Amino acid sequence: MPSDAIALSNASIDRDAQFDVVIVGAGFAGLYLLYRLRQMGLTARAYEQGDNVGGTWYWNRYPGARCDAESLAYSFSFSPELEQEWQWTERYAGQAEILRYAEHVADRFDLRKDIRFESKVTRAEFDATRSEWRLETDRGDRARARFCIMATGCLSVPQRPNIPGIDDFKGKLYQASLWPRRETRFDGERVGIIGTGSSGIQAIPVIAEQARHLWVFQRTPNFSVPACNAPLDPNWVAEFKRYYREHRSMHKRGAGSGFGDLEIVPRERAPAAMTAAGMSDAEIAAILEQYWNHGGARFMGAIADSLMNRETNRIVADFVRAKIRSIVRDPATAEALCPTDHPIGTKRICVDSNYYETYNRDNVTLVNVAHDPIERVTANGVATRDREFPLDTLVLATGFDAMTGALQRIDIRGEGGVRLLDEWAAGPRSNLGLMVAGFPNLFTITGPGSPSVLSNMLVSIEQHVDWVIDLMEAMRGKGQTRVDTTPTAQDRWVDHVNQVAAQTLFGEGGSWYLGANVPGKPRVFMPYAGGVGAYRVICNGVASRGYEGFVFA
Ligand code: N01
Repeated sequence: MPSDAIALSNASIDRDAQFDVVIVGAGFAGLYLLYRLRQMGLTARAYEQGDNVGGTWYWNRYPGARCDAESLAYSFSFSPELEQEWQWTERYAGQAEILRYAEHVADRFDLRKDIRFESKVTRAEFDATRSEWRLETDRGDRARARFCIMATGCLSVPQRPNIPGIDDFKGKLYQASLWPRRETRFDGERVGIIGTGSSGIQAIPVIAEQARHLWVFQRTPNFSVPACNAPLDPNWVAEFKRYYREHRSMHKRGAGSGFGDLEIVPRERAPAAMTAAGMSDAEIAAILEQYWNHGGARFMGAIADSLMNRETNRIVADFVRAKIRSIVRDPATAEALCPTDHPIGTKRICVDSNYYETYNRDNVTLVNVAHDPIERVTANGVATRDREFPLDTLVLATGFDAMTGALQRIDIRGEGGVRLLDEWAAGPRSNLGLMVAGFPNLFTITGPGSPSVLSNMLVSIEQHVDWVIDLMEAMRGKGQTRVDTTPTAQDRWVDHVNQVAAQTLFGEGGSWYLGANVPGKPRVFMPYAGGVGAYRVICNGVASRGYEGFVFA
């Protein structure tokens, strides 16, 4: 890591502190939990590794970092006052603006006083005799609580590539997801970047504008669609906000991922996208063109069966490949940028600003390391099999140990000392993505088995937190102190998650959704692909049937 990576200062320490609830993480999930728990009159402590709130938006400060969900949808809905007063400036907010928003939420609702910063939870153990969790942090905090809630995020453990020699590099080394806090510029520098997922694709155009030369080391190309980002017109926003409640309701109940239809007047029933079979070639081309020009990840929703039907998927992928060839002037570079190894959308679709156009610059070179593999990083740069690239700066945009990484790095022990690491050795198993059998009173917010990374995270966070809070209220009403999910209910949910995934092409993607980017990680499709609306109905149904599949004591 760069020596100037985010520096942590001293913080005071909890010694055998007792709370009703302990929370791991002070990103958006941790913040909303604190807000709701306080409303409920419970004591809570959140432990946060960073020295500020914001989670993923605290750590991912790389140049060009920007949300791929639209600002007006990617924000909290729990407070109508908050949503009215906060002014987003761009259609897709940049990292700094989202971090400011998280800070504003923390301050507006006075949440910081319940957060212990710079404290990384290392161990969480269930004490069955007292029905409570005991937590430890790397700074020596010790805390006990009836409930433990993991708000650790899905993309919070950076995945460093296993390339020999990285630590020998004498130039500046940055990792996208651990970017230093100070302003970084690349003027006059020879820069290399490894990784062409969402992070790399966002960083590359910005670095290219400053660097003397940028070499992009690409192993596998990804599909990317233009964001068409733009400043938000305050008059349009004011008009949109008149209908905010209706919009929020649609985001939560819709069939898709909770991003909604950001037209000013919410339509209760947006016209359902058609399958390719119901359209002529000309209609397909026209609708894809329309979605491409509109911008954003909603492109994948232009045709209803693009993630279900291989032929439809091929049509959509061909459309994007044709776009790449029409934008990138050098035919060999264009061809190298055209993904052919996975169905479009089965790896998270990237959303960019001028990504493909950047390869028309004289100071940018694509190095196809699928053909000429990186052999090592040297003191001076990157050595592929065929040549060495001298560099002043090397950027790693090599992704995350997603969804399970943060949970499995904490020594979590449930009933009888069973380790979560062992329980999940063959892949994560949970009921609703919320609880793991044998780990009483432990909840995972946006855990594996929930819509999580396939959804608008803010929609999913609020839904999960509200569901957990309702469960706790119900327990309090009955004087219950312990809840667990049954192995049978868990098995049923895991089967359902797998059945839904099997109706899609996701299993073919070789993506981080499957853990395929982490050597040795079991290949299990981790998120729930049924959509946020259907998932909410299922969760509400479980609750209305007296928390079917959960046992209380
Ligand atoms: O990571 P990735 P990411 N040698 O795993 C390459 C979210 N996100 O940080 O495919 C050479 O997608 C790897 O190559 P390959 C979003 O959900 C959102 O970019 O393994 N290359 C790949 O190209 C996203 O999906 C936003 O062959 C190596 C890249 O590194 C998720 O985070 C912004 C390598 C990793 O791509 C992860 O995105 C940013 C090696 N040894 C992120 N090891 C927005 O909201 C890895 N690679 C817009």
